[in-house]
Parts: sequence; structure tokens; C-alpha cells
Amino acid sequence: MRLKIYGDSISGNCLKVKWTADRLGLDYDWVEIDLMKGETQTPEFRALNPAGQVPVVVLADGRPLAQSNGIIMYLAEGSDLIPTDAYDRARMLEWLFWEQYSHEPYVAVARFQVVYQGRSVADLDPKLVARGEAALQRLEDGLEAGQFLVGDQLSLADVALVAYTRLAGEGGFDLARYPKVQAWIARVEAALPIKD
Ligand SMILES: N[C@@H](CCC(=O)N[C@@H](CS)C(=O)NCC(=O)O)C(=O)O
Repeated sequence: MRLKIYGDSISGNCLKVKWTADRLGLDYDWVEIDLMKGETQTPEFRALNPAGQVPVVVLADGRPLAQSNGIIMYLAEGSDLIPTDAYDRARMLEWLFWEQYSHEPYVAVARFQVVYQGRSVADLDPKLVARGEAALQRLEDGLEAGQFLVGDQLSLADVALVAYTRLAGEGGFDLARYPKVQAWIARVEAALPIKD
């Protein structure tokens, strides 16, 4: 058996896993799961991930693993996507935890509501928009010191955070207000590489 990645191509959380596997040159099968059709809620899928969410991977030995950032940490173990220095590695984790709690719930959710639920940008909850803008500003400030989020080397922090940041415009955010973020998106897209 080889690695299987269960994901929906509309989901940045799933694409993170794909880009990491591609960058590492891993052999894998991509299994497309349509979350809009409820395919994450079937008994078969919930046997893989009781949380009923993509992404999920099934390792070559049959063990399943969920949570995008947990999966990319596992896949990238020992690679140059994880800094060897303990402090830099912890800073990468700082970004990964922040992404799931303070960025994705606003930047990704705004995009989801606009693109997939048909809500107009003007009708988005102002608190959601304000928190998304704060997250984008936090990224802008975080890019003051280097080319990538942890110094000058691409790490999983960049892979995870670029996933929804590059699509923030679809949720009504104006990326032109964050020039360092825009330049960083282009650098990360080229480094992975990300093909649309
Ligand atoms: N914290 C999880 C979030 C996963 C998640 O929210 N997955 C969404 C797609 S982006 C999903 O499967 N939603 C379907 C559902 O909740 O029913 C991760 O990083 O993997």
C-alpha cells in the first residue's frame, strides 16, 4: 500500500498536505472527498476520522492520521521544511498553532461564506472581517524580519499559512494593504511550487 491523502481540492487545509507531499517527492494517491456533498459524514469516512473532516491520510501501513498541521509535521519529519534548531522549530509551531486558532477561522471562513455559501462580502459579520484583517496584519508584521515566517528558509509555517492567505481576496480581504504578505505569497508559491 502507499500513502493515501483524502482531501477536497477546494480546501486550503487539504492543499497544505498535497503541497507538502509534492515538495517532498512522496508517492501518494489523492482521494477526492466532496465536503459540499457530505462525503465527510459517511460511516466509511468517519471510521477514518471520527471528527468527519478532511484532510485525513492513511499511511502505507494502514494507520490513519487527521489534522492538517499534524499531518504535515508527520510527513515532513527530518526534512528541510522543519528547522533543526529547537528555537526555530518552536517558532514554526507557534505559527502553526496561531494559524488554526487566529487566522483560518476568519480568513478561510470569510472565503467559504462568500464563495461556497453565496454570501456577499458586505453581509459578512464585521467581527469576522476585523479578526481576518488583524490576522493579515499580524502576518505582515511577522514578515518584517525575513523572507519567510521563520527566518530566511521555507518551513511548514509558510506552507500552512499561505494556503488560505493566498485566497483571502476571495473572501473580500484586500491583499494590496499587506505588501510584504503579497511578496511572500509569490515566494512561497514559487518555492513549493503551487500550480493553480
Ligand atoms: N483543524 C482541522 C480543520 C479541518 C476542517 O475544518 N476541514 C473542513 C474542510 S477545510 C471539513 O472537512 N469540513 C467538513 C465538515 O466539517 O463537515 C485541520 O486542520 O485539518
